[in-house]
Amino acid sequence: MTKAELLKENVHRRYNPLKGEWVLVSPHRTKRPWQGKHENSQLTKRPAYDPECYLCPGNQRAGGQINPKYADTYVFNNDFAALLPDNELAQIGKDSLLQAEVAEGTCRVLCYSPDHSQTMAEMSVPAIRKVIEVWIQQLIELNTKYPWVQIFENKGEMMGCSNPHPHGQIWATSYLPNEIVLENDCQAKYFNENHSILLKDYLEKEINEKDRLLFENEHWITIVPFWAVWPYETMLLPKKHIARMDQLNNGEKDTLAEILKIHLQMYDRLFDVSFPYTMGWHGAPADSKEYNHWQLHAHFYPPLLRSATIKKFMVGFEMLAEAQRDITPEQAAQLLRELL
Ligand code: H2U
Ligand code: ZN
Repeated sequence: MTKAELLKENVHRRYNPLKGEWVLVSPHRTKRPWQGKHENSQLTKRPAYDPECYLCPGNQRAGGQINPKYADTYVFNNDFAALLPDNELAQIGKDSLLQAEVAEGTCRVLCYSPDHSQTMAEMSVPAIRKVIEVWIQQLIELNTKYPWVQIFENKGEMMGCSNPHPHGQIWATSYLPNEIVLENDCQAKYFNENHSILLKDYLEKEINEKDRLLFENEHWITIVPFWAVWPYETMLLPKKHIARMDQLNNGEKDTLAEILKIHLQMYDRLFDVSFPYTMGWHGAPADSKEYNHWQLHAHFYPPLLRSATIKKFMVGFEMLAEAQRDITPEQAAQLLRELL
C-alpha cells in the first residue's frame, strides 16, 4: 500500500512542523452516528445599510463616536481595546511560578466596505484589493512601534463575531504572542538546519503530492495543510519567498485579491451558508533580528464540521491531550476542490 492509502484507512498522528505539534487523525470515525446539536443556519439577507449597526457609515458607535460617511474602507481604534498603548506598569515583580509581564499594544477595527450586506467573498476584486492595501498600510505604521501586528477576521456568530458588517481587526502587541513564538522558533530551527525555508520546502512537497492542493494563480496557492486540525482548515501561501506582507508588489496584491475571493466563495458553497471562520496573517515580526526564515501565509480556521449548523468542538481529549480530527485533510481537500 502507498503512504496515501495507509493514511486514508488507519488511525495515525501527523506532525505540524510549523508549530512542533501533533494531531491525531481517526479516518474510520467518520462513520459514527451523530446525535449532536443541530443549529439554525442564518441565511437572512441583510440590508445595505442598517441604522442599528455600529460599523455602518454615519452611525454612532457604542463608545459615542460617529463613523464618517466612508466610501470604501474605514479604520478606527477599538473602543473596547484589549491592549492599550501606554501601560502605567513599569515592572511587575519576578517570581518563577507566578510570572507576569507588562503588555502594551493597539487594537483597531477595519471596515472592509460601507455596504452592510456584503462579505469579503461577495465584494468585488478591486474592493478586496483596497482592503489588502489597508492591511499593508496598517502593518507598516504599527510595525514602527510594535514587533507584532496580527491582522485577522472573525466571521459569523459561531466564531463570536459581534456584528455581520464586513470587518476585520488589527491588534499590535509589544511582544510576540504564543503562536508566533512557536512558528518563529520552528521556522528558524529548520532554516538553521537545512539552509532553506520550511514553508517553501513544504509547499514543494504539496505541489508534488497534489492531494491537498486547492487552487493556484500566478503568485499564490491554497491548500489544506497536511497537519490541519479543523475539518476544513486551509492555508494561503505565496509561491515565492515573501517574509512579510509589506514586501508584496502590485501584481502580487492583484492576484491575492483574486485568490481571496475565489477561496472565500468556495467556502460559502460548502454548506450553502455564509461560511464562518477565523482567518489571519502570519509574516515576519518587525523587531531587529533576521527573519529570512519566515514565509508569509494566511490561516483559515472554520469551525464547521458536517453542515451549516454542526460545528466541531475542541473539547474532551482535545482540551486535555491533543487535537484530533476524523475526516482526513485529503478528503477535505477533495470536497473543497469540487466547489471551485
Ligand atoms: P468582532 O469582529 O469579533 O465581532 O469584534 C468587533 C470589535 O468591534 C470588537 O472588538 C469593537 C469590539 O470591541 N467595537 C468597537 O470598537 N466599537 C463599537 O461601537 C462596537 C464594537
Ligand atoms: Zn453595518
